[in-house]
Amino acid sequence: MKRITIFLLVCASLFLHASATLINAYGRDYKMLNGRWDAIIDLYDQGDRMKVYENRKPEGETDFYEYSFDGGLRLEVPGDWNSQSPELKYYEGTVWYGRHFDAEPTPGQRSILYFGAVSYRCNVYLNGKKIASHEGGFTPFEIDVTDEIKKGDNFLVVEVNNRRTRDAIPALAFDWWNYGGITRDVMLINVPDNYVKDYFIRLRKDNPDVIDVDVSMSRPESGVKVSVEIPDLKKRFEAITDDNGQISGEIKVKNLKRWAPDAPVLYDVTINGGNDRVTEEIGFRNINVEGTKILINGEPQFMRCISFHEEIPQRLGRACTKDDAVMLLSEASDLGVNMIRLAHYPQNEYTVRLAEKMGIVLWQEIPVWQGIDFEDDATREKACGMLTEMINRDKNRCAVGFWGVANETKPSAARNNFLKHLIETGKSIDTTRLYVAAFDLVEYDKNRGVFTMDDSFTENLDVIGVNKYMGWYHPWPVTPDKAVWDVTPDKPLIISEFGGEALYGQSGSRDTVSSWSEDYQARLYEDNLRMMENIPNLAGVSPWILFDFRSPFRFHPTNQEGWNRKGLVSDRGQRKKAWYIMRDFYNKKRNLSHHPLKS
Ligand code: GCB
Repeated sequence: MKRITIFLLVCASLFLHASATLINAYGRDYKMLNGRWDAIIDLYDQGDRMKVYENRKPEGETDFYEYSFDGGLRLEVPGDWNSQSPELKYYEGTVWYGRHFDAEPTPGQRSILYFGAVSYRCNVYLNGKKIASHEGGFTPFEIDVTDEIKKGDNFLVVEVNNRRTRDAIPALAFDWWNYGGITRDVMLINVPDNYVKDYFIRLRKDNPDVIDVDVSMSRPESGVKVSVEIPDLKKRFEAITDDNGQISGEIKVKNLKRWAPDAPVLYDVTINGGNDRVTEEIGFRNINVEGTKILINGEPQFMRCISFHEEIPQRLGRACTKDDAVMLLSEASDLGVNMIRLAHYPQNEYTVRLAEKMGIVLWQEIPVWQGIDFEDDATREKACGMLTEMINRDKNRCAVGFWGVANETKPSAARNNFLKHLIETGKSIDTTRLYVAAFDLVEYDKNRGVFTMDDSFTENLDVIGVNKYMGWYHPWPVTPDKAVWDVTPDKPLIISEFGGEALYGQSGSRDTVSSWSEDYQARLYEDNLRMMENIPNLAGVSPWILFDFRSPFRFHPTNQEGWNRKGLVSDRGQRKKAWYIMRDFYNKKRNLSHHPLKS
């Protein structure tokens, strides 16, 4: 226990130069700092030496500066830079963003500058002074700028760098586009001096009648009155903060309508703390594992899942708005899913909140993807910081059923140690979700005639994800109907990836992988779904992937052109043959689960 505490402290101090974020940024009094920002491309990293963040202008006759934010490139925030200018399509390096904004700070209130995400690392300067650094492209961070912000005009500069490095997460190479930029909303949030910093309001893991409540005020001060109200349940919980400014308690409920994929019920919840008041919709559900089944509210559920990247293929850019979330989630929903694996990193809050309203369970993960340096303590601490930021942001989203800690890792003492720390860190915040990782180590054992996997780390997880590309990266050793599985037989197993590439509109041989045809991809889907009937502990399926996505891994000049073509839907939004096979499979699964005798 002591070891965990020390580790967490190290994480916090090394990784987060900015402080932990306030919960529910979108439920606060804020001003968006989105829009067109001025930008300077700094290929050779000279901006720091030139102090571009001071935004100086020549005054005397002999003054000049070899940079200016005025009259140059302008970039939309939120947004990746790659899709905004042809020269930036492949750019990996530094871009300085700058903008003016007016502020009217209220005496006795605090001003918080909140970034939804900046990809990948950044330094933030306000009115010429460095105020924070952050690393990690998919999670929020904030800076309390009460002491720096001025009435009237302020100048905000963000130095953003997306260079891939060995110690980064993800590291040197990964199968998606390395978008750079201020990729999510930037907000200036106004809160009372002592405000509701954090809360975690959730149904107790194994109990449908108890809501556990934790609230932290921003100041470690005792004697502050805090209340949590759920008017539709006619419930109000009240307590007085302890010396840490925190309260904890439980609310007993009867006849709670639990959130479920078929009935995504959300309740208005209001948290009052001192002079602060925050409201949002929160749902309550139980998610558990019993033997090889995943139970939602006590009912076994087959997870009909799909993955997508945070990318709008038609725009060749990162998804970052409410409309983008609608586009991605409606296409997923048309497939008949009840779950989405948000690949391979925490995605924006619009997507998470809309999925929750639509009744879609989420698997959210951090980008611990192949190639992570497990030997490096600092990398481990970064991963731990990312996991903490992800869980903190979304712990009140009942749609999130799974926290994913890794994708495709190989057994080693260093790997085990690294991932164990991650799970311990996660569980120190949240024990109400299932912890999962995806593995690509399933092999066919010729002697036994079964598919098996040798990785004892699976013992540490609630649910096992298996990525297996039969018929694509792996030729079939036996026909699909003879492919018997014996993989973590005591735990629920989700096929977290399978699939193959096809160019939309290309017809070709159903038997030839290199035809890159919709016909071969369709056959591959039929074969894999047939094989899955022989996986006794199968609790869910997640094809890879909903849309074709951009990836520098993919060189083939006519079939790929920089796109991973495993999408069920093309980059232009056209559905391939395999989409219909998957839709029919999910329809059947859904109808089966509605059958009173089969679940
Ligand atoms: C995988 C990875 C995924 C890749 C996919 C592929 O196993 O988890 O990120 O994009 O394979 O297409 O090879």
